Amino acid sequence: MTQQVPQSRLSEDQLLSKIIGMVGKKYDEALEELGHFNLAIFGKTGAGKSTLLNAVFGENVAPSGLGRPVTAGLTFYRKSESSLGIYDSRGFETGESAESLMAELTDIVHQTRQKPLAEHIHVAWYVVRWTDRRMEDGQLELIKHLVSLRLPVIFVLTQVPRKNGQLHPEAVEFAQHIESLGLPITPPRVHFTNAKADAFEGYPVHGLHELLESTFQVAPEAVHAALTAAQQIDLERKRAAARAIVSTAVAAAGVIGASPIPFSDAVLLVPAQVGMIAKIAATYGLNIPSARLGTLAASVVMAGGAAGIGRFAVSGLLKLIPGVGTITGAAISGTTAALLTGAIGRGWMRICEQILASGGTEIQDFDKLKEMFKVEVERDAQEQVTANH
Ligand SMILES: Nc1nc2c(ncn2[C@@H]2O[C@H](COP(=O)(O)OP(=O)(O)O)[C@@H](O)[C@H]2O)c(=O)[nH]1
Ligand SMILES: [Mg+2]
Repeated sequence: MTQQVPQSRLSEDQLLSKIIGMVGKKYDEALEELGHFNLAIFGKTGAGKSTLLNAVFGENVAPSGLGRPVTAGLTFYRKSESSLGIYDSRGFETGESAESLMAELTDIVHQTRQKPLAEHIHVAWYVVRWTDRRMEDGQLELIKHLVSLRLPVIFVLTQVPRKNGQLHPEAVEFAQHIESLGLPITPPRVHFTNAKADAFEGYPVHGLHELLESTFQVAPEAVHAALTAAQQIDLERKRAAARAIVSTAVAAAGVIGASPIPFSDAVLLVPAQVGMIAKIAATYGLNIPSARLGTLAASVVMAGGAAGIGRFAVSGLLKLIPGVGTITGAAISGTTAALLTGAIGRGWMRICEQILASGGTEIQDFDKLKEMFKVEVERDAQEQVTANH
């Protein structure tokens, strides 16, 4: 069964601006669906909290002075397009301020637990610089207090030197001392990190993946997707999540194309592909404002995707598929729709990874991304066709 070709068609420009808006809207929805992972971080000034956060979640997670002070002792950071929330205990020292901080924390934990899970504090990192070499009573009390609020507390020793695969023995000794105190931390061991390489001393960055793994282990399952998007050191987790999104979209495209779409109506695939693209961008944690993502995705992807279907994507692809041959009168079958959607999804994944790896600078260069996307999609489609025939 083929459908009627609609009489009135959108001009290319109208279609593009429609898609820009659609991507932005779907991206907002995807971010909403991802929710938030909220981390509270504690430790003395200079312990390395900001450095650690930036190393795990990307630059400028907690830029000084930009947060919203929720209490005297706690500042909350969350960018509008980010799935990460940070409660930073800036300026926390032991002694009297620890008591008021504990009272403030109790209030916040109780208040946010009235709200959906995406607003709760999910995990606490307790950060101590290894050269402190001792734990004060106020610090131990604060940790116990966090646990009494049912917050999982991960203990992190920071700025720990490592040479030839060996941790500084005195840091190990300090960790053993901390572990011997029987604190209710989860997991019950101390993490060693160095969040910033020291070229002069020759100390590498280390311990961040282990810290992230432990954070996944203690965070509620329902916020794992948000944490996957927020963290910037485990690309494989992002890929796995993005692949799942592509698989779902491919299956949906197969259904859309089950009654063959007239070739000129391949535009019908646009909404499903836009949804896929928006979700992938959210999952990678690109942290781009939605209006900007709309322009980016529309210009990079849709120029070669379903909207520009007559240009390279389908005309190029159909030629590759034996038995389809000519374009006139050809219909997009479920198989072709699925093939196209898969190629677009995987091509867009590459673009997202490129943007992440470049620290966002690639966003300026649409033409380069466009070309890269085109090459990726064609290569992917060719591979699929070869695999199927
Ligand atoms: N080499 C090295 N320096 C660090 C590390 N963490 C923090 N620093 C340095 O220690 C200082 C204080 O770090 P910062 O993250 O601002 O501490 P905060 O007050 O706890 O947020 C800065 O000069 C950082 O560059 C680390 O893991 N390795
Ligand atoms: Mg700081």
